[in-house]
Amino acid sequence: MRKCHIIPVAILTLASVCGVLRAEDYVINFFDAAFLPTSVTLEVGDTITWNHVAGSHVLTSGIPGGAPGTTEEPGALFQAPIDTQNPTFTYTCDQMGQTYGFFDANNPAQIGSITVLDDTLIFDVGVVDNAYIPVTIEIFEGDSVRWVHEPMEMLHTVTSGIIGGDPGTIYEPGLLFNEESSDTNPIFQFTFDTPMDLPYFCIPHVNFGMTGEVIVQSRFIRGDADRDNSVNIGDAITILSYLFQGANASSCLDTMDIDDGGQVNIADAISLLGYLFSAGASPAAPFPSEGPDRSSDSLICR
Ligand SMILES: [Cu+2]
Repeated sequence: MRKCHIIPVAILTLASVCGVLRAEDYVINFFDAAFLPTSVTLEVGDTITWNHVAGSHVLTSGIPGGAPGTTEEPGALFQAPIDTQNPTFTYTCDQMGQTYGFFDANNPAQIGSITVLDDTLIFDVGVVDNAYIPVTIEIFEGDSVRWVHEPMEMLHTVTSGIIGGDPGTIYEPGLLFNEESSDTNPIFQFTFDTPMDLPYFCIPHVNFGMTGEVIVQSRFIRGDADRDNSVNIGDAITILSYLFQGANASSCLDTMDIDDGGQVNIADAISLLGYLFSAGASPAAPFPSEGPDRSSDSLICR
């Protein structure tokens, strides 16, 4: 979907402001007896628009005869006529790593698919020699951590929280997970879907200092310094206010690090203004869609 923020400043060219706010759009054209392309691969937040060229169609998600209660069930996600009265239908994909089918209910031999790329990762932590290695791991929401037990190592646990942590919070021992790490249960994997700083420990050995921490960072759009999900002049002002007026630091300094140089400085504000108003280079990834920043620097996004 195209979002456009009108900014009441004469020098701004609206065309350039509108252009930066949207993820990618893909178009599939319906012809008389076929649609093209039949398969599309895209990223989360991208949209697909089916567009009428000829014929009368009923665009239907799923596959013909797909199992009820799944995304393959015909019409489970969307169903829309595509004809002269209803020339377009647009859908935004928001589930990473999924493949969705779609077809024309008026011509069920015509099937297609949408594949949404997954940019999450799995990180390993060794349960080795009475320690978690590395002790602290920084990941992004959606990523997973796999605790791998060293063969012949004694029995440990991977227990979320801290001893005496407040009940009902992530600090409560075992609230999120409490798994044995041993030769009989050598791998434990957990996917983190929300930003948090999660301490964890080994029940038998916490008193010997066997603790660890998972820092789950927030996915973000670079340039979105005020975290309103769009990139515009307000973000440049936010960066300048942070640098020169002592405004509160953002909980996600990465959003302000436009060139991904590992620090926030005046060059970032200039770079963002250049992109917005004089066809300068785009902010570094993740942009224009939300995502993780895999480059290693000291900035943390919460
Ligand atoms: Cu242990």
